[in-house]
Amino acid sequence: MRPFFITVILLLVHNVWAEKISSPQPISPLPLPKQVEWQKMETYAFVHYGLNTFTDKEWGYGDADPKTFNPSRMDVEQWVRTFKQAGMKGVIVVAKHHDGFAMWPSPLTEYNITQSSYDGPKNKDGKVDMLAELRKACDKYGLKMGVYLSPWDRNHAEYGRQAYVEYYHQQLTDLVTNYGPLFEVWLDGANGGDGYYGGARETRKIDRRSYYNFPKIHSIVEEHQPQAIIFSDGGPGCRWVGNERGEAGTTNWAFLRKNDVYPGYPNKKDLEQGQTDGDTWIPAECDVSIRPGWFYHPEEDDKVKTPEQLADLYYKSVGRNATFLLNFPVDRDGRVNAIDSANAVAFRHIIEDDLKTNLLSKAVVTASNERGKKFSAQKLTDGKWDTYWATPDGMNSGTVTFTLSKPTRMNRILLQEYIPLGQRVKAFSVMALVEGKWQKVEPGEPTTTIGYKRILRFPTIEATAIRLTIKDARGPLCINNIEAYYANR
Ligand code: FUL
Repeated sequence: MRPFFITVILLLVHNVWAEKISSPQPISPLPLPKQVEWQKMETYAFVHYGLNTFTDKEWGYGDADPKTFNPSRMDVEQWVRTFKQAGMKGVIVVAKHHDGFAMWPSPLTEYNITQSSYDGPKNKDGKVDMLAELRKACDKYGLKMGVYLSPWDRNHAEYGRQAYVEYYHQQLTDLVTNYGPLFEVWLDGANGGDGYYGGARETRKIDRRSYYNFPKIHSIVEEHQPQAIIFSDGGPGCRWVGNERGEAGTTNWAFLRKNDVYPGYPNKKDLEQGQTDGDTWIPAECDVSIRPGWFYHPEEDDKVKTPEQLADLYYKSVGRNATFLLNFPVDRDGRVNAIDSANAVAFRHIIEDDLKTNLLSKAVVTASNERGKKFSAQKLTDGKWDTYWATPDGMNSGTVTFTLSKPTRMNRILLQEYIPLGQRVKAFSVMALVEGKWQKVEPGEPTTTIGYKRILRFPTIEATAIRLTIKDARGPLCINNIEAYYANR
């Protein structure tokens, strides 16, 4: 039998060792699991479609005749098929825009799709219902569904008074209880003032911070759709990126100070970059339209973003720690226009081609420091999202080197932090060994934050090794993935 003191020593050694290889402590703010799942979707579609499509407007006044909505060949399945081919993981549809027209048979207002000229498939109650059609198509093609419900309503007679706020809460409840699971609820910040308002035709001002009773709105969504991410300028689920160009800041923290940002918040830089000292995880979403307008206008048929422009936006959104919400203005036929759909599908092919073969997957990886075997630098190339390279406590910088078997052409580097433990990296750089000399890789933009995903584009080099140097971080490093690619275009 083993003497007692040996057992004690073994236990002590084991404890010390176990202590050494324990996972790094999370650093707040932290994402909710649903925010991590949402971020992994990366790209999803937006649909703006309604009376404006037929009246050629961006902001309907709220007085257009419902009969104006008159699609000739509306085909919701065609939208979803297109989005699927364009690699979109979900779709957020405008259920009601500022004009107040409900694209579903809302029992609370006459101003809805059942009063229009549309004579499409009927829902279980025998009524036309764009949301029911979308639910069916999303289920068929495996896309997630989300809704946009404009707080501003230029049709409603009570807008500006308490009765409208109650109406809005009921309308939201109707939406979140009748169309199955939603991945995102989009609360638009725009509020122009003037409108039809049941015939009053006047300007009504509200306090955007307090009028809608946002805490109540959040609790309605939480109660019925706990998995949904709530979008608004300041979250709480995700934030507006501060522009409608589809570009996140090169520095992009997934944090905001709690309750600091409100609809109409003037400091757009905070939205583009996040707030470094933020205490709440509120990552950025880049919303942008494939055309100049959000709604369809025939005169914009020659202004559809090209596949190359869309690919550029992918790098400036997903490649900068944000998601990419690409809007499709469905046309008067009731379809994603052929130009838009061709460009969106071609965009996806560009990205797939650009990021096809990870040149680092077989590289020899060595790191300046490792927390232990479980957190070795090999975890960077094992293809598993949940394993990561980590440095010991107190070590907030480090380098990792990938040595290749032969000179290899490349022009993209993809980096990922293990965000369930927080976002940490503040400054980094990438070097390449070219013809025996280490040189700096020049992506032409600052290399500060990484976050969920950062992709750098740079002029093609032929390297035999790549070295990432993380100069500063908010804690020990937790990096789960590094890849390199050669985009041949
Ligand atoms: C804005 C709205 O005013 C636009 O019409 C569009 O819906 C865009 C996505 O959000 O705030």
